[in-house]
Amino acid sequence: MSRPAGGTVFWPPGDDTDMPDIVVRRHSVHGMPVDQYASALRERLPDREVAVARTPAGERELVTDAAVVTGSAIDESLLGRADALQLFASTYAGYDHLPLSTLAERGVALTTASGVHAQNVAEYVVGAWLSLARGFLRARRQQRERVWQAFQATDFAGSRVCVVGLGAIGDAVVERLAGFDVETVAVRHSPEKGAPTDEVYGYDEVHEAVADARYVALACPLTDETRGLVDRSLLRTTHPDCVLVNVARGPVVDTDALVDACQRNYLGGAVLDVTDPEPLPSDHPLWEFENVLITPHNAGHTPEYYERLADIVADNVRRAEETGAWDGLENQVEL
Ligand code: 7N6
Repeated sequence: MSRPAGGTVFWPPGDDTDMPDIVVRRHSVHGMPVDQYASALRERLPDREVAVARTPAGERELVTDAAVVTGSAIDESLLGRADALQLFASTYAGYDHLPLSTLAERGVALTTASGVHAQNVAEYVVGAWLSLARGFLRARRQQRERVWQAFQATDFAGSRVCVVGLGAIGDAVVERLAGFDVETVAVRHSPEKGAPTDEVYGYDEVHEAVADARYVALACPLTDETRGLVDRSLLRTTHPDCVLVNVARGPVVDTDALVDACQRNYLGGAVLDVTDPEPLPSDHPLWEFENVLITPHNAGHTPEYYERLADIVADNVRRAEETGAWDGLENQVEL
């Protein structure tokens, strides 16, 4: 069944069906039980039936009548059964893994978790830059070896700092830079929109943006425009002391080019929450560099994740009830 996008809200209050209005898929986020998410939704939407689908069979049955399904992903086969579906509320900020054309064909609205982890990912980015500026990785190695040997560090203040991607995370990073006395540069899809930074560039000018930057963070979505953005050529433009932080998606960086840059001392260091491939195989050369710090795609974790996400999803459900349409929602992706 296909419906026009932004179809009318089909669940009148007092709906007497036993089937749930909102189905929470059995996908925990960052290891947090989905029951916590379901409870947060129930608190905010007491007049809605929220069910947790615990098994694949349970999901197949429950989605047949649900207006809203929420989880980290949904595939074509589940979508094919979700005849009443109006909204898929993704529990991730990134949506490059979702079947966007099928959602569009079926008239299902898509929202993301953008903003839920902006604050903590921004703290991760600033912490990563400062850790490398002050030589914390070297200090850790020396401590393990019980070596007291003074070394030189660098100042973060006074440097040029580049944020690639100005979504919720990029914005939050820029906000946090206010007290650091740095020069700020942003790269964004639509530079004509301006930016809260000293300079702003489009992706076609990324070399200009990173050329003199000592600190760069990737916080952009993975799109045709950003896949492989950090390639061999860009890694020759970056300053040899540049510290690169990736909190976007692994394939924004060409991994072989990154390894090569580390081997040849073209880069001051890298802090990677995401890699390509992911997880990074245990024999991968990236593990070996002292100036590369890798975290297992968990920069986004915050104990507040489900509370913040439930705020967005519940507000959107209320908005759709009021307007009678599943459009104009917070974090809605244009399909
Ligand atoms: C999965 C994290 C996001 O897009 O990168 C995160 O919200 C997903 C473990």
